[in-house]
Amino acid sequence: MEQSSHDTVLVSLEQGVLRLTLNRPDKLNSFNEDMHLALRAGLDRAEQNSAVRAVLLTGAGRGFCAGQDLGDRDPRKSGGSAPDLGATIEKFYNPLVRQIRRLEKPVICAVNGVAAGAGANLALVCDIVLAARSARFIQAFSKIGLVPDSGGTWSLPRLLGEARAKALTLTAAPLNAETAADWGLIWRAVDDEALQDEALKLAQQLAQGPTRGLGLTKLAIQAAATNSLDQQLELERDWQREAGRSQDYAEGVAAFLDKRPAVFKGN
Ligand code: T3D
Repeated sequence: MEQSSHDTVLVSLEQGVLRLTLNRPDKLNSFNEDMHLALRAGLDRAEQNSAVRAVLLTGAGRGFCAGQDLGDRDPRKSGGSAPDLGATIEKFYNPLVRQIRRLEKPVICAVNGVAAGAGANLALVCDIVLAARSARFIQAFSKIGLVPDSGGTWSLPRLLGEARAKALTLTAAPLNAETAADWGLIWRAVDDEALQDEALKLAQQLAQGPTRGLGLTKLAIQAAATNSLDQQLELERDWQREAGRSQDYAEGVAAFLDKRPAVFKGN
C-alpha cells in the first residue's frame, strides 16, 4: 500500500518488509517536523503490527537524508532569538533513535546518496547499513557550529575509535561508502543500481527469519555496549530461555532434523 507522492515518508508493506522511504527529495530528504512525525508513525506501525518482521529505511531521489532542514532554522526569520535546539532534539531526534534501537525487529538502511548531519547518524543507528558506492557520510554539524547528535558521539567512537571519530566530526570531511565499509562503519558498499534490490533481498531474508530470536539478538548485541561479561552471560541465559520457548525455535530444530528448509512464522 504505497501512499501518495506528496507524503514526506512513503510507506509500503510487502512480504513482511515495511519499507519507509524519506520523501523530500528536493531538500535531500532533510527533516522537517512533518517528516519526523511520519517516520515515527511508520516505526510505530513496525512496533505494533506482527505482520511487519523487518524494516527497510531509504531515501527518495539522489540523497538519503541531509539532516535538519536548515530552512526551518533561518536566523533572519526568528526575530533575533536563538532557537532551543535542545528542545527539538528532545522532542524529535532522541525519540527517533531510541525507537529504532528498541524495535525488536531488524532495521536495514539503504543509504542511496548523501547522508549528512542527523541523516548520517540516523543511518548509523540502524541495524544493518548498505550504501550505494556514490553515497557519502558527512558529519556536517561542525560546519554550522553544532555538535553531532542523533547518537553520533556515541556510535562513531564505538565503531571507528576516537581518532577517526574526532577527525570526521571536527572536519566534516565526507566519507565515501567504500571507506565506510572498510572502516567497519557500515556493512557493505553496493553498486548504485544494485542497492535497492540488495537491500530488499536482505530485508526479505530477515523478514522470513525467526523474528523473536532475531529481535533478542539485536538487543543482546546492543546491551553488550554497557554490560560486563558477567552481565552479558546472564542476559544470554535469560534470553536463550525465552528464544527456546518460541515456535520458530521448535520449527528450526525440526527442520534441521528433517533435512528441509525451516518455515519460520515469526512467533
Ligand atoms: O536544528 C535542530 O533541531 C538541531 C538538530 C540538528 C541536526 C542536523 O542535522 S544539523 C546538520 C544539518 N545539515 C547540514 O548541515 C547539511 C546541509 N547540506 C549540505 O551540506 C549539502 O546540501 C550536502 C553536503 C548534504 C549535499 O551537497 P550537494 O552539493 O550534493 O547538494 P546541494 O546543492 O547542497 O543541495 C541540494 C538541495 O537540497 C539544495 O536546494 P536547492 O538549492 O536545489 O533549492 C539545498 O539547499 C537543499 N538542502 C540540502 N541540505 C539541506 C537542504 N535544504 C535544507 N536543509 C538541509 N539540511
